[in-house]
Amino acid sequence: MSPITETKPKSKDLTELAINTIRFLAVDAVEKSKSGHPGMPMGMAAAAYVLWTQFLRHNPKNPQWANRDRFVLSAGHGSMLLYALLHLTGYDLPLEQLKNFRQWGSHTAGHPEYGEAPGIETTTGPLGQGFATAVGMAIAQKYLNSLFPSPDKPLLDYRIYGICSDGDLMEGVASEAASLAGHLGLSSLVFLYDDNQISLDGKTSLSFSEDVPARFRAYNWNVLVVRDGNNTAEVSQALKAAQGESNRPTLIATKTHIGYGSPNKADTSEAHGSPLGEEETKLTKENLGWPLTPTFYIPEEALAHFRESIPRGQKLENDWKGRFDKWAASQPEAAKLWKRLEDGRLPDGWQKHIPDLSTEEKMATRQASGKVINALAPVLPELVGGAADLATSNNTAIKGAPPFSKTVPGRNLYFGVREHGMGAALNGMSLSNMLIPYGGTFLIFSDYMKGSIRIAALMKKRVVYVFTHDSIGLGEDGPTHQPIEQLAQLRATPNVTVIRPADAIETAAAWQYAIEHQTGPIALALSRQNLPVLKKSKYPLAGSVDKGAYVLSEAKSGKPRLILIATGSEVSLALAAQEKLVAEGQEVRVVSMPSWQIFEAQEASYKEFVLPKSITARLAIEALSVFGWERYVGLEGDIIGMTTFGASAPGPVVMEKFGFTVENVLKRAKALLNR
Ligand SMILES: Cc1ncc(C[n+]2csc(CCOP(=O)(O)OP(=O)(O)O)c2C)c(N)n1
Repeated sequence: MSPITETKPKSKDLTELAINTIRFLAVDAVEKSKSGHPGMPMGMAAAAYVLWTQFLRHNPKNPQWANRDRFVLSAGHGSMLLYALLHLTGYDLPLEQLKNFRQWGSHTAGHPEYGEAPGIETTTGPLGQGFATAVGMAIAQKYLNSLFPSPDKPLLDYRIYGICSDGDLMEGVASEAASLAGHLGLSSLVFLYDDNQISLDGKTSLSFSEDVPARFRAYNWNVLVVRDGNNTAEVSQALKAAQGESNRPTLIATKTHIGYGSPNKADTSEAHGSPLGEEETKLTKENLGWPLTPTFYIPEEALAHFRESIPRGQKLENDWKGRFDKWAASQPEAAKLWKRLEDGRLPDGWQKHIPDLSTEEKMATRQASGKVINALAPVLPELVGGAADLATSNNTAIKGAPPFSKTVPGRNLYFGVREHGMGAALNGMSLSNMLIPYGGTFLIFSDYMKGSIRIAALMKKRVVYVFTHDSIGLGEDGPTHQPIEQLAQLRATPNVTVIRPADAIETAAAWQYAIEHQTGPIALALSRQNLPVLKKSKYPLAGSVDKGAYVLSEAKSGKPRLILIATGSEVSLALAAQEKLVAEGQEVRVVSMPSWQIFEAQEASYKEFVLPKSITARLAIEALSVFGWERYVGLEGDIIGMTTFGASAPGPVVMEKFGFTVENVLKRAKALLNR
């Protein structure tokens, strides 16, 4: 793979000076903000120094360089370590920002936030997420290299380096991701494990006693051990060995001392998450031979040494650019695709490939989704995904494409039964900024991946979730598998767009929206059961997902007295009830509302047109939690939804027992009309 980019180690004095500069920037920033985590940066400063100055191929002046090595600080609480390195190596993160650590409006948030400062590759803080996200970055790299074949060596030969902590490796999501990464042989991954045996509550021996190296070996990782994380030569040797590994991801278990240098707090959890305090800071500075003042002291020679990263990085990028240009000249078609993906553009006329499903009589929306994915796959090579061992249920597989494996970077990802790992990996793939990743599971198991969904939302990254079996209507699998509160929770998460299409036509439109939406995750809630396809001949506006909600079927006179609002499988139920009510001379409008969030983004006049304030007789129908529907039906309206868990029985029986019948809709509608 890629050559070692090691620079000559500096003299012992300069090395010590540089490492202590990192340590005390962290100590001073945490002290000044009276909040933060000094211990981890103090313990890992030396290893991070070696990584950043001798191995990491990055260009501080172009944090977007496509072939840069990625650095993921999974132990995001040690954010000051990252901010110090970014500032020192010359990223656009002035010292002023470090002095405003954790303050309102600063770019140095409590935990690293993607987009807040250049060089932050992903948002971290919830332990385990960064580690698992890095696995997705490695998957993306392999897949992208398959789109851009290069005969001599991979076009993208960057590595994904990271630091993870005890807490990271206690988290389930990291175990899922590590297992997958080992299985897939993602050799571009290199994690330094900060093995300091301390976590928040005290010694890790309170709750964590497994042999981590043995565990990772069993995951098929290359495991190296550094006995002294302050020994730069030892760290350097391990990183060099990691670079030589081409079959497995590497974990470098590095023994460190949390709060290193602090006479009274080193190796204790007291150094973990609070400022050292004035007295202990003084003692620590004295202990390591650091001047007490000024604070935020950066010795000139240390800074000059760190800033060597700039010319080195520029050269690395230029060299790669030369290689890229040669490649582009020899592969003009692939180069065109590269440019399109890099610009985040969709190919002209791609929408024409969305299948016309209006001729179908009935179809489960999960099935419609599968048809859309397969129809778009040939024109959108950036569309890549899979499922958490439910591909056949979620209809996520691209027919004819090979599975993504250790040897073949195929287009169908088999995440295994690892929803949370899948969620984080999808985030890592999305962070390539060149792919449209999607992942499928049952809607109920969105719970298992909520931590990752939230990070995607926080980062405003596009990931498409294919959540099928979206209500009690799934039937026999029973209440363990029947989602109730999941949709409300997803709707309550900022930046997540939830779409629950009513039929195959809305499903196709939902996918179109998802492909075009670049600023956050999209959750598709899809039915297991067949749903009638709502014909445009009868319902001219059918499929207007881009409005979020629309008048699917208007009252005869155009002046409704009652509005039925429904989503997904309940839309056809609302239409059936409307028909009966019309036969009885009632003026009833049916609004299909596939997406609250998209509807909320419409102009006030449009919202008033669909749901006029003057019409207070409103009935919402959705076979999920009633939670939140008050906002659309008002205090005088009514909701047919779920207030309990479901039950195990055939789908139609369950729907009937819980009141999703024409009769019940009529009864409740009439109660509203006859008030
Ligand atoms: C998912 C999650 N749970 C809990 C926390 C709160 N938390 C922050 S750091 C930490 C433990 C830190 O231990 P370790 O990871 O070993 O870091 P170190 O003490 O070495 O800095 C906890 C529980 C978190 N950030 N994320």
